[in-house]
Amino acid sequence: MSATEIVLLRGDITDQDVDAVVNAANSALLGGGGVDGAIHRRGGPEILAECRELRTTRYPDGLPTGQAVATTAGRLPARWVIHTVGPVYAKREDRSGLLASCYRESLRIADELGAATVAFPAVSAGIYGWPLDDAARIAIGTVRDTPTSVREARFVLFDETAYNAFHRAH
Ligand code: AR6
Repeated sequence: MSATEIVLLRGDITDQDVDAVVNAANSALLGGGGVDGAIHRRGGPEILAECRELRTTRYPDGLPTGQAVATTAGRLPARWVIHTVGPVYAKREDRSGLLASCYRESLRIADELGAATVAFPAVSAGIYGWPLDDAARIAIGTVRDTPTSVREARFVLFDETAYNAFHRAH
């Protein structure tokens, strides 16, 4: 096992030429807005077809929050998409363990695939409402502390606010 380099980048995750991109999906695995919408739009219908197959075979009730599963990446530059389901932010309940699990499980799947470079979005920090600084701290801390063969973990932040939050947490 080698040390994982953490790279921060401002950009669009669908542009990334990496082995695997992580999708901030939902349990249904059938698409949505944000990163999920962008990945399915740009990656094409193959990804959705594989997601549907996963729903009928392994996950009839949906992919549970905090878990991850891979499909191929259709027309994206990446080879695989690792779909993970972040927790919806809740003020009165600490769900940070589930958010950390998204990163741990995504790295575990990446290791199974043999992916050396993996691009992550800020899971749960968009539609799911997680405060950016806290989301960034959990994301960076978990990737830093998880044993993995992934050589580069690239956080791809969509805007300057997200980039700055990850920069502070790094
Ligand atoms: N590249 C990189 N980052 C992006 C991109 C992109 N193309 N698009 C948005 N972001 P979100 P969530 C940023 O909402 O909070 C979907 O409907 C965005 O600014 O994609 O986990 C799913 O189906 C934010 O910082 O994911 C679920 O229902 C971060 O990526 C739900 O949204 C994550 O925002 C998941 O919500």
